[in-house]
Amino acid sequence: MKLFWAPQTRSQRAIWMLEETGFDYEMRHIALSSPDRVDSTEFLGASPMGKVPAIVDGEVAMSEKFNNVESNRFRGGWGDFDLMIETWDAALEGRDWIVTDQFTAADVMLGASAIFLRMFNMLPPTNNLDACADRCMARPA
Ligand SMILES: N[C@@H](CCC(=O)N[C@@H](CS)C(=O)NCC(=O)O)C(=O)O
Repeated sequence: MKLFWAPQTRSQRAIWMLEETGFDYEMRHIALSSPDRVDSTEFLGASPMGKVPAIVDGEVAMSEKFNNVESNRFRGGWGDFDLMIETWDAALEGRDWIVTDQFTAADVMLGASAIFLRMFNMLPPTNNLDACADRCMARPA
């Protein structure tokens, strides 16, 4: 499996997920802001807009789906920011992980957001997301 990625982008979630699963993968760096950037046919086949992250696994090529859930929540007006934070806080009340008592892919998505929000001081420290970020950071992957 090949992961097309760039540092300091949403690629982090894909890398985290791949590390959690233990799948073998090769990393292909995309120099997003290089003036000399020429994207390979393989990369563009997975991500026609030249966005990262993207994955090619044999016949399967994939972009977009990694982050759609949360980015749509931010951009699409399903609720405002405070409502989103409150909703996540409530959803994590009394539990370690968002879906079951086991860590799942959903926690990669939610945890990455929690870590990001905390990095930019956008997360109230009492919010359950804060503890979620700690649990995620404590994972080996
Ligand atoms: N909808 C895509 C968006 C991906 C995206 O916008 N990636 C950014 C990095 S975070 C990117 O590749 N930007 C480079 C560019 O726009 O040229 C997804 O959720 O995966």
